Amino acid sequence: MSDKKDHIKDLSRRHFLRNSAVTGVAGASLAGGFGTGALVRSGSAKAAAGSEHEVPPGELDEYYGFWSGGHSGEIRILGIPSMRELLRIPVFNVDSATGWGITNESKRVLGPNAPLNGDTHHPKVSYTDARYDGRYCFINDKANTRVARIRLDIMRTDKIVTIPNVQSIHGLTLQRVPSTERVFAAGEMVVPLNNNGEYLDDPSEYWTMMTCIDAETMEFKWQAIVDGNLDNCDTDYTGRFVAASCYNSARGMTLPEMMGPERDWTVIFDIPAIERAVAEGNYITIGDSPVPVVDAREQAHAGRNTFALYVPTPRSPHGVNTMPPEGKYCVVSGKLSPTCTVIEWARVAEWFDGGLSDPRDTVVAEPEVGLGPLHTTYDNRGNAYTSLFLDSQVVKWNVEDAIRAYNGEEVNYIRDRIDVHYNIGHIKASLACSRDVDGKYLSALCKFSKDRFLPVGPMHAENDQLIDISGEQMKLIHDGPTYAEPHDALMIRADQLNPKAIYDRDDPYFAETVAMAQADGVTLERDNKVIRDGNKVRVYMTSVAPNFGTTEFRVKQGDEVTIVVTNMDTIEDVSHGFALINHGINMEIHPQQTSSVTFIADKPGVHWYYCSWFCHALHMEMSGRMLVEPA
Ligand code: CUK
Ligand code: CUA
Repeated sequence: MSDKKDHIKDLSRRHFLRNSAVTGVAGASLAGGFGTGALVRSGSAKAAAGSEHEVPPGELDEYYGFWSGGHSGEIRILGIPSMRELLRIPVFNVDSATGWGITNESKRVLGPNAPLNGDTHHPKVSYTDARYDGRYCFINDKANTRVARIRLDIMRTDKIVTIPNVQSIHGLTLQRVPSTERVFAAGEMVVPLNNNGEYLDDPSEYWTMMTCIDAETMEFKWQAIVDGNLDNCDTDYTGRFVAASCYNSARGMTLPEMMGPERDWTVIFDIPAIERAVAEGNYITIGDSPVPVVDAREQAHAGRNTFALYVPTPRSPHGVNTMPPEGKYCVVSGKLSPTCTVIEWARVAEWFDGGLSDPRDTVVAEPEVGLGPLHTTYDNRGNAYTSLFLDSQVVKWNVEDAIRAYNGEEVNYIRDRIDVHYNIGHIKASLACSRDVDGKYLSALCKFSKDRFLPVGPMHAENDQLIDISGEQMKLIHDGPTYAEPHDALMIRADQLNPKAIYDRDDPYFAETVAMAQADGVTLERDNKVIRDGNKVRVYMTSVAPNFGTTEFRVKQGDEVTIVVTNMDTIEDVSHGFALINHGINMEIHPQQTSSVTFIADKPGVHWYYCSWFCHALHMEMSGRMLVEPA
């Protein structure tokens, strides 16, 4: 840490933390402080609401916001600055409205025996030359070690993969340059390398890895074993590096063990070096997994580690965020240290190319910013904004000034502070992960809302606040209650996304269902037919408001029934649903979409189905009967 003179005005509480956290005297009591200190701040701040930020009824927002849904397992689309929720995209959850997890099309994406839950933290939208290209959004599942891809033309999840050899994917980031060809997924928990139960009791043999996924095929390119664990991650603006924070460098199994070291590290991977080794066959595989694994632990490299650089970073570092628009620096936020560590990417390249000897020589600043720094974001004027969990604040600081202070100059790098409500986790300014960073809005994702909203029982809403960062001083302009539990968010300009108004009939999302119909000699756009194939029955029908093409069909008890509905409406927004009463079935069928569901007709009798998506004055009448003959 820098011993430079401190110019921050409000020092007392930070110095308390520095004395307890950075010198490491009271790990356990600090943990207590983290918990109970979390709710000390009260009082309320009124938003500096102004009509300039209002989006009047009928007018459109300037940005799309992509919000993760935490342990709801979904992703949400918001309009910014109105903070109006526009859509929920089911990903790792089961969703009654859309039939995600119920339809055959979604089950193909989810895979067999998919878990019913998920925990999404880090949505990332794909890039071309470090600018959002509107193709895909990727998201991690911390709960079940998965990564999903969402197609942004139809706003539906189209690929989900389970990462082998590791447990829990937390950090997730994308290659920015020349475009998103690779997805990086950071394995968080350490486990035995071949976790087959052979050895359970020796934590010194628990490890984790960084995983590289091909963004188009979603196949695994490689994995790299690391020292410690991996938390958050981000890439540079050249395509060569990916950096991840490590909060448990000692690979401790208990809280005191995890908080033991004064310094953990930031681990930075040289992607071409790893891929050269894989191409040359210098890798292993583990268990049944064919994925090439390289060893990026220090012990595997005599002399200099050619795969990974471990930069000592105080203490339990968390957020990793490259600074736009050029991507010159990467800021790693200290969490248990009141500092942010600024790493210069060019120096990282110098280290890998042999020009620097001490990994710490890649650090160009270590400003003291406040208590509990978790994540950092940026404007287009050289300023960083760091979320302070314990202080319940956003602190604005100037990066070049922090570098000058680190070099001994007397400069105050802190520009502004604003209270947020309360206990902020992630923070993200508009377009701040891209070259188009515009310094207009900042979302502050607060973990506690306390007294900000009407009480609704023991579970409180989270509070995602919106802050205007266009001026010298930050202005709070919006409180946004959210359901459990967005971790990260990003905003892209409305013109950077071009979603479809209706489906194309050749959409790959339901191509397998179309192929099944063709094999049955059925033209989905026209036919209403029942095909029997042994005890399998396929019921094909169209829907045009307010009619299902089939209003009655007959099967035998015990038949496996597949219902295929094709929505022939072509008017934007005229969606239908298909709900089969007492069978746990509901699914969406949007204009020109085909949806299907398969179930066993195990109950003899008359079973009505109906349209669940309000579509017409005669929507209630849009229904039909399944007649099940007793076996
Ligand atoms: S983590 Cu949640 S506040 Cu999963 Cu990105 Cu930092
Ligand atoms: Cu079709 Cu309601």
